[in-house]
Amino acid sequence: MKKGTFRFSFGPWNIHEGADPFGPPARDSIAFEKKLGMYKGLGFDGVQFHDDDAVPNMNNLTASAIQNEAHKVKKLLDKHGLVPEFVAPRLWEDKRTIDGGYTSNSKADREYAIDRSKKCVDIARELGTRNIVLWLAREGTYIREAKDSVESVKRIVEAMQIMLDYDKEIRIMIESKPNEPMDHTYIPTIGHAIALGLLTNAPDRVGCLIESAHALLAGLDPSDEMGYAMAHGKLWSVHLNDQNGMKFDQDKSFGSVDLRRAFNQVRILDRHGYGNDGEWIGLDVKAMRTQKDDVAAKHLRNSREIFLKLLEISRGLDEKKMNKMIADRDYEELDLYIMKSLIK
Ligand code: XLS
Ligand code: MG
Repeated sequence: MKKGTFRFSFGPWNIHEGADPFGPPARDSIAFEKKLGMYKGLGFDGVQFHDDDAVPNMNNLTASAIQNEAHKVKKLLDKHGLVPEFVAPRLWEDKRTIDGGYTSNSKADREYAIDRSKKCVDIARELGTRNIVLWLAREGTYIREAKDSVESVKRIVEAMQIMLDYDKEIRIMIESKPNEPMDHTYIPTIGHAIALGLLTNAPDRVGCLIESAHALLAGLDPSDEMGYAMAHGKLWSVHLNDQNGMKFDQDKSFGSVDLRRAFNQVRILDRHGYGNDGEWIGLDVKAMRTQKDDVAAKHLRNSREIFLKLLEISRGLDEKKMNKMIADRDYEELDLYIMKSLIK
């Protein structure tokens, strides 16, 4: 078995003010640069971006102004010794994406989404990463009759193709999610995400990002989703977190609901050399709304600590003993061995 190489990343949105659909912010916001100053102390070296995390207000800026702003952010990253992991176009807040970005029924709105995606690529280049993440937030429907699913998939592929042609260096990672904000999305699982790449002319530049909670919302086991993607050589990033059942996307600290489920994610990643080609361990986690201002980044520290602890447990297992149990088909014994190892 191989061993993975692990370094950690998160996005500025993971340090947040605690607003939810039923209440306003519960904490003061922290300026972007101050957040950057917190990364190293929390044990993180990589920064994930939405395009407008890097260049706020980008819809109102010219291409060269966007480039200048992104350049300033690159300087800040260098100053703090941080590396950009990816940039993702935020295609779910603007009025023109109400009906979806690439799959909107309005031609003008689809054009906006593609234009915005190109600007996102420009920002990624300026920051110094070739990774573009597409979380296809509103590419779906509230009612089946509103859009044609064949046409919609083709439109997503067309948009991806335009981005891949626009910059021959970039690679796209699809972050699948079955619902929220939409009732149903067109790319609900990682199998869908990987297959989408095959419809482009550059399948070698299309991979995926798996978020634990998104797999759980689809009723799937995150570690098996990761295994499926790794078997295809397509797992280029992860968003580890946890989820208490099939409700809204909770982004709870990694392992905080189901430690064994978290353990199996760490184990499959490690045993297949995740990170040896530079892939990051992203933690897409949110602090509880109840957390006070000065302690509202502990969820990041905790998630990383739990990951490393589970890694230690996995690497410390007696593989010989386990192989014997497997050969004997005594999975009850194996079950107890794993449970005891987790509560030691
Ligand atoms: C939302 C997603 C989002 C992406 C980045 O559910 O997890 O945060 O990771 O666009
Ligand atoms: Mg995510």
